[in-house]
Amino acid sequence: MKKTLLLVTAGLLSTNVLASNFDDNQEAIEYRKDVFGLIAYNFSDMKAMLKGEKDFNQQLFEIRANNVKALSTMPWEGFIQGSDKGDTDAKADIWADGAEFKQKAQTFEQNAIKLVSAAQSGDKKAMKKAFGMTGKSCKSCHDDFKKD
Ligand code: ASC
Repeated sequence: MKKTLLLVTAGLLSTNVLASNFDDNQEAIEYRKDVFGLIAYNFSDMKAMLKGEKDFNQQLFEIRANNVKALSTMPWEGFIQGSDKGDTDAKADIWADGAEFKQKAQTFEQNAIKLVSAAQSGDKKAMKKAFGMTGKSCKSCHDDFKKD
């Protein structure tokens, strides 16, 4: 648990350190959209396996879960100040309610870690549960901070 918190904290700190990496809003927006696109791809593929829309493959499922975990810490650096302006669905509330946004980002990161553990356990029921929790944390943030 301590290790998890440390990793999450490190992730959020690097977000601040790297915040000035981008030249402009649009570069930051494209960067975070690319990360979210990869998360969506990996997540949807797990969903298809869990729903029986494609054959379940344990090795592939673990790869997908690990990918989501690795990607889960990456989008946040793209939310630079002022980047609600541009080709984005991000609401300005992200910057007005920064603590809430960070909290939701952390919850997602923690759920992604649990999803990897569940995947490695080989227990389908545990995978479904962890997958559901992770999806919930995606949706919870979208509900508050993404324009529909
Ligand atoms: C996905 C995807 C999302 C989440 C969300 C979960 O596959 O692209 O944004 O799951 O719909 O509720």
